Amino acid sequence: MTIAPSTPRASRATQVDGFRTGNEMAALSAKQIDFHVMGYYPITPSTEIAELLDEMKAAGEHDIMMVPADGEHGAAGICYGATTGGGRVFNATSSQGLLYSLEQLPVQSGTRYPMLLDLATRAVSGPLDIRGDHSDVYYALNTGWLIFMARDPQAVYDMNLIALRVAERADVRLPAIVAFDGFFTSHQKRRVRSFEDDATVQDWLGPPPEMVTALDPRHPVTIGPYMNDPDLINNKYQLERAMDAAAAALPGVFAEYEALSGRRYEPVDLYRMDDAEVAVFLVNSAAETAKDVADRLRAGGVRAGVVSPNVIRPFPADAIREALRGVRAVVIGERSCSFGGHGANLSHEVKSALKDDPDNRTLCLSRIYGLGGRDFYAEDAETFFRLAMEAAERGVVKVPFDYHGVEPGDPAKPQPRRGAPPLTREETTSGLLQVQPRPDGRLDVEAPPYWQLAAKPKRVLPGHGACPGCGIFPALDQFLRGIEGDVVVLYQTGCAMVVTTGYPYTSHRITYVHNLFQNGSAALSGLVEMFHERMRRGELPAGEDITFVMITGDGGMDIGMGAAIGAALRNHGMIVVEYDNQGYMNTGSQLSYSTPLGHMTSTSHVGPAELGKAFHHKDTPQIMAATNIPYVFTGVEGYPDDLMAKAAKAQWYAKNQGTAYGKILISCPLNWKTEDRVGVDIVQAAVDSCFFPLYEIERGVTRITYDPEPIGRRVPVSDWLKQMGKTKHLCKPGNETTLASIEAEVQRRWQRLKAKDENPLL
Ligand SMILES: Cc1ncc(C[n+]2csc(CCOP(=O)(O)OP(=O)(O)O)c2C)c(N)n1
Ligand code: SF4
Ligand SMILES: [Mg+2]
Repeated sequence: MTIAPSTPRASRATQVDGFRTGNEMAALSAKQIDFHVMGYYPITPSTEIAELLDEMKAAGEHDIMMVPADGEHGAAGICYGATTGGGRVFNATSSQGLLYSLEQLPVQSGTRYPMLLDLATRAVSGPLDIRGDHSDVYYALNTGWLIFMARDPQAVYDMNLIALRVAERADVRLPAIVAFDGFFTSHQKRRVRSFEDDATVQDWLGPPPEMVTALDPRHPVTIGPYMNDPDLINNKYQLERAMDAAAAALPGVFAEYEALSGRRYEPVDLYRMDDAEVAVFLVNSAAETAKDVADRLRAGGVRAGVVSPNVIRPFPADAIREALRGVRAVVIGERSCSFGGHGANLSHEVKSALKDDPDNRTLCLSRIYGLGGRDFYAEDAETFFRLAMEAAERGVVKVPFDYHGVEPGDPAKPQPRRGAPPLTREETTSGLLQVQPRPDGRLDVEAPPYWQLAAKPKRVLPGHGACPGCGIFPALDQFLRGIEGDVVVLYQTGCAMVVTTGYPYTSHRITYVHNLFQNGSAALSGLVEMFHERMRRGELPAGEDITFVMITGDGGMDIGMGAAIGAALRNHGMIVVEYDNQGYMNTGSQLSYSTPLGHMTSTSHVGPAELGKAFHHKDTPQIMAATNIPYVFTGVEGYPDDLMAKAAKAQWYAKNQGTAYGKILISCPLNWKTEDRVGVDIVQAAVDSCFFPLYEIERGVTRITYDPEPIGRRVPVSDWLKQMGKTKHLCKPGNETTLASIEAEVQRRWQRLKAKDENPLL
């Protein structure tokens, strides 16, 4: 275990016992450290850290400025910028989030600004898998960041304090990652201890170090100038020396921390290694499993031990070399792969550490295990030990590198059954929808009443995993009914994607592609171009006619805004449809930029010190309209004829003139905190209050397609807000200012829209 028996000492600070998860310990340590700024973006399984910190902030328990970014690239940029201002900075992420920030990380280390990033590790896409392995943290190995590994919730807390202390040393000044196993450590509660007073933590860390700061205009500095040779290699050399300094400082910092807390850590956690003949090398939680197995084997006379680093950058080569000196064979198990590299990175680093000892004869076996969160049980650890024992006995390694835990398919097993046969073009072409260009260049749509299209088969089958009352699929179904013929869809990550596909099943009766939700528009524009190019070359059947539709959530239009604008500016022939449920629902209802002011989400809590989201909702249709694409629209499920006609226009424009974009407001009972049945009424109130006006912008000309005012249906926004659990507080006494601010912003946007509707030049 990482926690040595706690021998009480007078000098030790008072601690309290608890039963907490890794994420809870990460949030607690961040609160106690009292970072100045946290830049963050939600991603499972680390999101909870920001959620918990936001909850504490709403309760007035800390004062960290928490900045919700537009994506992890933005979050890392916010953090970098904040560090150049001289205060303490925190971030937390996982998987794609780390990869999406990756290019910012060497800038952080190359300019030597310390900060702390907690990484709840998770498999890297694709295919998408939210469970824990180490494939994300391996991407950080070459970024110049210190990397601490935390094997359990207690270690998450302790390593956060230790890592920051090392990172901020004058001879180190490097950013640090603390990585712990997604779900296994991030979500499992364990008995833990923490300092009773935040002051204990802050005193131990001392004030933030004096840094070159961008916030002293009287002493101007140039941070990050362009650098050529030989300065760049010198810069990297200095970074390498900083890693050495961190390595030299670690034992002392660990000792100081032990004096404060009673918990002892070493750069490498060694379990029964004193006289071990066979060993396994494992990182984080799997090592704990292996320790029990080592005990069992020892009871049977096998001298087995476990080596597990607490720090992998700097890599503790000396300690590992020393630990394996007398070991006859070691199995190095890794939850990540360096494909084609005959072993993942740490295998090679262990081997290279041993190579530097001319007397070392340890046989090394490298095994990849546990990818995508595949469990690592005692039997797996035992297999590793047995491999080591076999190699030690024979004196030779039969299979130096392999995967462990791969299951070959069973050809005898029946193929998964298709839910329904693929749709034919005939089935999806009603012939009832006619679109004609008018002399002014806009379109006329001749469409039957919506019910007449009811016979058209659904492109998404029922039986998917959406919550009861979810508005996504009724709205998408209405929209897709307005589109004739063959459709290829690309879904960005989000509820609609997650609930309709899960290997080997799919709810889609048409061709479906998934891509990362920051890049779907780019991917679909590539597919559109390939379609046209292959048609031009005669490689696809003559007359092939496909409509390309991207489905995204509102969150996808935050992180994926750049890609969507890129596709729009290039004006690719495709439709981007955003279903807006006002938050990142699939990851647990965090705020998106489309979440309106004051709405409660899991990252915009309501409490004495916080009143929901702090800024107004994004006007995505207007942003997209500013790219001058031919068609922009809004729609809701309650107006099927309107939505269907807009779909028909979007299809025509996508085929003939370029990009069409539409935003559909859909209900989300789970996170709006409403009953399943009332979604359509709530969306209607959003429309009638003019929060979500129904309109279109066709070749630059705005037309409101439903105006509640002349028919006496306009309602105040409070009529809409009082219907949802997430907004009820806004209608209570004391919150009038926020409510008035929402009303004023809604009115301002509505009036501008009306002016545009009245004047085609606007
Ligand atoms: C780079 C990256 N960051 C974060 C995530 C985690 N993530 C996946 S879907 C999602 C929320 C999607 O929100 P939205 O687009 O509104 O769709 P919804 O879930 O509401 O349907 C988030 C935060 C991710 N997959 N990749
Ligand atoms: S969380 Fe909301 S958007 Fe997602 S499936 Fe459930 S109801 Fe639909
Ligand atoms: Mg959403």
